[in-house]
Amino acid sequence: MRQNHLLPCLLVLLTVACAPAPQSELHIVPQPVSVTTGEGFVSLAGQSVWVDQAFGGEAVAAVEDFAARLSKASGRKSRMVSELSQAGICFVLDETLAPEAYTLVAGADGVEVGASAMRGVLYGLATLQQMLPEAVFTGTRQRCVSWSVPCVQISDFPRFGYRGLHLDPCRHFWEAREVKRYIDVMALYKLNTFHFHLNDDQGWRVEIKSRPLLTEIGSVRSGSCIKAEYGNSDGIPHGGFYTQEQLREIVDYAASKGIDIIPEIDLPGHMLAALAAYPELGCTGGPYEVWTRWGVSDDVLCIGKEETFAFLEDVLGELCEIFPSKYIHIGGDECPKDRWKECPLCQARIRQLGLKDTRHGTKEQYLQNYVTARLQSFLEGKGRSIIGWDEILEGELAPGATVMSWRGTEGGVEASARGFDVIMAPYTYLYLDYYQSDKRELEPYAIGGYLPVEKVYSYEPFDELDEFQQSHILGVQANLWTEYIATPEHLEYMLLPRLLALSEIQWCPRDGRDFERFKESLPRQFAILDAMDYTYSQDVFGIYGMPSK
Ligand code: TNX
Repeated sequence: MRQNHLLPCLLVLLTVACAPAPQSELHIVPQPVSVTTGEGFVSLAGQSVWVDQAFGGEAVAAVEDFAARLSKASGRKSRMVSELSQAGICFVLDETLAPEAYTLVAGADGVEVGASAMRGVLYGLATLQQMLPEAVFTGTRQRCVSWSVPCVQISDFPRFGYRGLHLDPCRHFWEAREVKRYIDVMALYKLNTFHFHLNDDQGWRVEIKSRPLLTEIGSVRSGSCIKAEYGNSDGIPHGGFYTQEQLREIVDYAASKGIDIIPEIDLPGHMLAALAAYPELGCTGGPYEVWTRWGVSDDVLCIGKEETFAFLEDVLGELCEIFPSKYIHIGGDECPKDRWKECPLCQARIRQLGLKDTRHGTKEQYLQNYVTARLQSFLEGKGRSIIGWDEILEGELAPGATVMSWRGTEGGVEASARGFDVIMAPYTYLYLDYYQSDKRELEPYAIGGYLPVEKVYSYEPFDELDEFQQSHILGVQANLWTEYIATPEHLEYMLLPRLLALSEIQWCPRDGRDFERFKESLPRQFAILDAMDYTYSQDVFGIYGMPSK
């Protein structure tokens, strides 16, 4: 009797709890170029899925993976079918579209994504998944949610072809699995280039078979300075490196998510870890130690010695075997010239090359240009192009190099005026190691600066540039240096949600950005990040500090 009485009440409660209205506001990040919402909704639970095999194995695998997660999360099987006519969700070839463009039409019969290549399929999928309950990202059964999406027509393509994010695994080392999580969240927001900074004064992180001491000695430091007190050390050895096999696996993993990896060997400065392993490559001959403090070291590679170039060619040669990318980044930043000024071999090289001080640079500056040019032609011989930090622009730079502008936008403004391709990564807007809150006392210790998500969002790469210069801007990148970032949670916290703001700079048309609309989409994005177990900052909503897990 009692049970009978209770049952209808329970049913009513369950019905109410189980039928949240499907969201008609989409809150997709980066906001698609064109979204036209129609009438009504279509449920995707249990819909069969078809993908054109012409997209290739990786695109097909991504769609199959989506179908498997959708099935698990919705509790109703979404089968892969071989007949287009049987499918409620389909990925069709549309050769009129650019390789990174896609269309998405959701109507009464289901969803059709159009694309001409793998990346278009991935971006259509990324958008579709953001329209669904967040459980679709993990494939965890989520009861009591609607699997309906609003009827909509989306037409979408990126503003920039280069949409980058950098990671520093040298100051603190990140295990391969964390690097993959970093790549996952890049893919979620349609980035396509991962800049992997593989050596620095504080650690060498890539296995080089012909130079085994680089990782045997150069991958471990005896401690790390505490905060910015350079005289101190915590005395805790810190190290790690990636084997070539691991790196190949990361390259394949990233490729399956539509992401190219550009490796960086930072030279001829930032080389102390290599010098600790091979002291004969320095001007003084050492001894050197893998650095336990941050900053810029006076000890750099000796350019007077031929063996330095033999070393660099061995390293870059092996790097090219691991990374198939068009570009190899050769660093070039922060290379003090003190040692070269004193070094008889470097001075002999300067004389042999006939380098002189000019209005545009010192002879030691031209010596760095010589290093850049020599490695540029070595790499071009292997079919690669170079990228360097904007210091490579000082003095002379050979055509064909791409400049990464980090010391503000000036380097990019000048390089593009001189006809070089440019990637904009100004520290003033895109250094994610800076504080994102003005309540510093509530934040984990950071290197300095103040870069809230609003400021990142406000960056406009074409400001200050004429049409010719604009045509040389390949794209935009944010950098994440890790001197003061030692845990995966902290790394993610510094990245998120500023990565989302970056993605809109990279993807949305210049007039398609609107911070208020972006901010309104964040609660939905946070729900997705929660489902995927990422740590993020909520400073933008007045909630300060890193959540403890
Ligand atoms: C400058 S950006 C550096 C890095 C530091 C970073 C800290 C660049 C090319 N060099 O070595 O980690 O500042 O924000």
